[in-house]
Parts: sequence; C-alpha cells; structure tokens
Amino acid sequence: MNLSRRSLLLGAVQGAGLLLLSGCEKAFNSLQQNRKFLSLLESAEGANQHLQRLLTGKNKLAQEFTEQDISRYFKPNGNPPPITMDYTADAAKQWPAWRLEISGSVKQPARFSLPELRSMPSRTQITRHDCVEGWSAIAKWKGVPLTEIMQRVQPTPEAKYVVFHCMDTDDSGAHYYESIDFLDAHHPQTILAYEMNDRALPIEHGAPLRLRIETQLGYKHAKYIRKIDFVASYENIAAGKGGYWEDQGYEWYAGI
Ligand SMILES: Nc1nc2c(c(=O)[nH]1)N[C@H]1C(S)=C(S)[C@@H](COP(=O)(O)O)O[C@H]1N2
Ligand SMILES: [Mo]
Repeated sequence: MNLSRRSLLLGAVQGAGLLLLSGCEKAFNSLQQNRKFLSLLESAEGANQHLQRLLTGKNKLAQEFTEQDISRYFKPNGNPPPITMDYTADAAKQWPAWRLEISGSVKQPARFSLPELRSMPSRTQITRHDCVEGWSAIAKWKGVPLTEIMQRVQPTPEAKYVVFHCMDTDDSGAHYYESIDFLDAHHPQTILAYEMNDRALPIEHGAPLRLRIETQLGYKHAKYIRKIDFVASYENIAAGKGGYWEDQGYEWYAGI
C-alpha cells in the first residue's frame, strides 16, 4: 500500500493529538522543536487548524519583508468602496465624522475617532497579502494593534470572537463582515491599519480603517470597518458562518 503524504500527515496529527490529550508536556515540546514535522504540518491541506496553531505557536510571526520588496502594484479587490454621500463627503475631509464603534461583550464600549486611533501605540509591518484567487502583493501597513483596543474596552469573559462590521455592500445589499478568535486577536501582527505604504489608507484599500491579520488569507482582512463587536458566538449574524465569504462556503479559519 502506498503511504501517501496525506495519510502520513494525518497520522502525525492524530499522534500529536494523543500527546496533547494525555497532557504529555515534554513530548509536546520536543515535537514542537521538530522542524521537519512542523514544515510538514504547515504545508498540509486539511490539517486540523487549531492543532496546527498550537504546534506552531500562537505568536509565530508571518514573514516580514523589506522596503525593496514592496509591490509596485497592489490589486484592490472585493466590493467597490461604499459610495454613499456620507462616506464620500467624510472621505473628502479626512474622516471628521467617522468613528470606530466598539460594542458587545465589553466593560467599556467606546467610539474612537481616527486621530484617537493614531495617537495610540502603533505597529508597522511589511507583509504579503495572499488572496484565494491566486494573487499576492506586498505592502507596508501601519496601524494600531487590536490588543491596544482590547485593553481599553476590556472584553468580558463570555466574549470569544471579534466581529468586524464593514460599510460596503455587495450587489444584493449584504454588508461585508468578518470574525476572528482571541488567539488571532492577540497576535502581534493583527492590526487595524490606517496607513498603507506611508500614506493614509487609500479608499480602494479600505479607508479609513482595515484589518491586517497576517496569519490568514485575504478575505479575512476586513476593509471599511465601522464597528467591532465582541461576541460569544457569530451564529446570529447574517447566515451564521462568521463572515461574508464564509456564509458562501469559504473556510472560517483561512490559515496561510
Ligand atoms: N469590507 C470588505 N473587506 C474585504 C473585501 C470586501 O469585499 N469588502 N474583500 C476581501 C478580499 S477577498 C481581499 S483579497 C482583500 C483585498 O484587499 P485589497 O483591496 O487591499 O487588495 O480584502 C478583503 N476584505
Ligand atoms: Mo481575496
């Protein structure tokens, strides 16, 4: 019988699962140090994503690039920008009316203006964006780490997911939205970006604020954010699968 890469991998994953279940920390650590095993896991299709994240470490950084690597063209993708009067007028004046609303299971609901977000500690990263359509592009992003927002609003214990509500709609009028869990919310490269390549975030790339979540594929990177909700479950939002594309069958965890 031909022992395929896939069955090898599944065996490895199941074995690792058993190790985890038996709480064998020593074995787990040596497994974590086994780079060959890790690269096998990382390249795997259909591997248990949660286990993959545990084994590779929750704070493992996505690759960062240099200024020379920045793409000369970065394809704007997805819905057209929200072309309402309010959006267009506010954009023309650099967002005096826009607020980032934070609500749901938090101790301190808040509304942040763009200058308020800009005055918080920031992170800058040059990263590669990978779209499921098969293209990639590298850009420099500056924004406020999501953890900075979380420190200020203080999610309550029942909060399990962070939901991003966007201003744009598709042809049928459905609003774009996305959700991530707390593991990714705490990842150091998960930022709310207001600058791209040293300039204010362009309208076609999601102005005034977009998510950069470097552990996952392009469709998780919500653009045109207006509200962030902390929730125990995303079941009751739209079709209940945790995102605009997820509602149409895409994976909720779009790990790279
Ligand atoms: N609000 C909103 N966010 C969105 C989308 C969208 O249509 N609306 N498209 C997603 C997809 S599929 C991709 S690849 C990226 C594209 O980001 P870009 O326009 O900066 O290339 O945004 C993601 N975020
Ligand atoms: Mo995409």
